[in-house]
Amino acid sequence: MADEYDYHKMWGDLGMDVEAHDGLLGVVGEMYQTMFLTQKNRPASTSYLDGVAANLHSGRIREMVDGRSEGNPKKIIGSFCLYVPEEVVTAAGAVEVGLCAGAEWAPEDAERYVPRNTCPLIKGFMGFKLGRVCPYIESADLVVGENTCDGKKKAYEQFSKLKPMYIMDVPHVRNDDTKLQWRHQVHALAARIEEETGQKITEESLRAAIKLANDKRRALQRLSATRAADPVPISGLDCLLTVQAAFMDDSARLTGAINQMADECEKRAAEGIGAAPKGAKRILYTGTPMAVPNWKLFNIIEKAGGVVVGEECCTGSRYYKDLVPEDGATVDEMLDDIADRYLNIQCAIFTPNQGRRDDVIRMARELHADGIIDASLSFCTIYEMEAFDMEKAAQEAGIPYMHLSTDYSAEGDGQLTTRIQAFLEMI
Ligand code: BJ8
Repeated sequence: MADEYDYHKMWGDLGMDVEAHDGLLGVVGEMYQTMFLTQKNRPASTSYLDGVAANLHSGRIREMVDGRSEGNPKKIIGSFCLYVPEEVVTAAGAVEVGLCAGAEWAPEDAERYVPRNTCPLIKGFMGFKLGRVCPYIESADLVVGENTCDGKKKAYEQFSKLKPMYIMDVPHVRNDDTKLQWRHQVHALAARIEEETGQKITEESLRAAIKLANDKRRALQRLSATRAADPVPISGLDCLLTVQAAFMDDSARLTGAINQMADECEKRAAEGIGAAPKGAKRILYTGTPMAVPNWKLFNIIEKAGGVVVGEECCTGSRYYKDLVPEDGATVDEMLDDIADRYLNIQCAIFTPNQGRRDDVIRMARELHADGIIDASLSFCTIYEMEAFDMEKAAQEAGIPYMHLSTDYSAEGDGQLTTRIQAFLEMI
């Protein structure tokens, strides 16, 4: 433990199962050790990420909970999806944290609420709540869900029995009508968060919140651009964790750290210093999001000698590729700008969703990928469905492609490793 602070008391006060949570921290700590700390030639600035990982359930929670008792942030708002705009939450004096689970926990308990054959991300967050092992879930004052895939939509009916929830209705097609509907949803969220915090969103607070999120996205864009170099200056694992951190860490502090990573990676790229050897097989990842501690696929790819150079997913480019205009004059105009920016997120719930395929091919070219790995969490029908056209798009672009379906268990890891090794040899 980093200091004398009694985190066990804090977790207990949050209503957590402290003993089970100790077990979880032990497992995740070991994973971090074997996956991240064994990497060779990491940029020195990634030490910030080690601190984020070490403090994820301790220092960061303490910071938010202590802050809340002093009114800054006024409330902690949990979310499960990229569609819940952090700018709105920040502008009303709250902090938004991601609650998606990247590991299986208490599956038998979860199956009392959702079917056995449910996507592991959904089953994971149900299990984390029922097992009381996630301090982000336990400290959240309100959870904002969204009607996206069928699994989440119905799981929220169950989750709302366990936590106070507010649900946003995300359109599944893009046209003039749904653009207005979605703008209305974002305005309604603003009113709901204002009610929660008792703080009005002002032009000043919303403009500042837009800039805060944009600065983080600009830093991530800088870091991403350095990955076009060969040798690539930073691993996919470290970049994945950087975006995962964006859903949990303090925004301004993280932005500073990402800019330092970008500075170092730009320098490394110019000097030909890599986290992987020059000529390592370069993979573009696309597919379902990867929540902490779901690092296994990137770990397998990179331990097999490949390197992930980009991620077209919600824990990747979709989070940072688009900014919100910073010149909105009124709160209403800025909320509309936010809504329009978020409606452009290329989630597979949308039909048609050609923009995602265009993004994948564009990124594969810009980042000089040798191959595309498209992975879906098991039972995620919408991403499985999109894999057919994604393969076709990759074929037409002349880029080798592989589709995988995976879950959080380690059972299929041997087979997964064999398939990835064969793909890396083939490309
Ligand atoms: S905007 S990708 S974060 S919905 S993997 S739970 S889709 S069955 S996570 Fe997502 Fe928002 Fe879309 Fe992004 Fe359902 Fe599929 Fe599970 Fe998923």
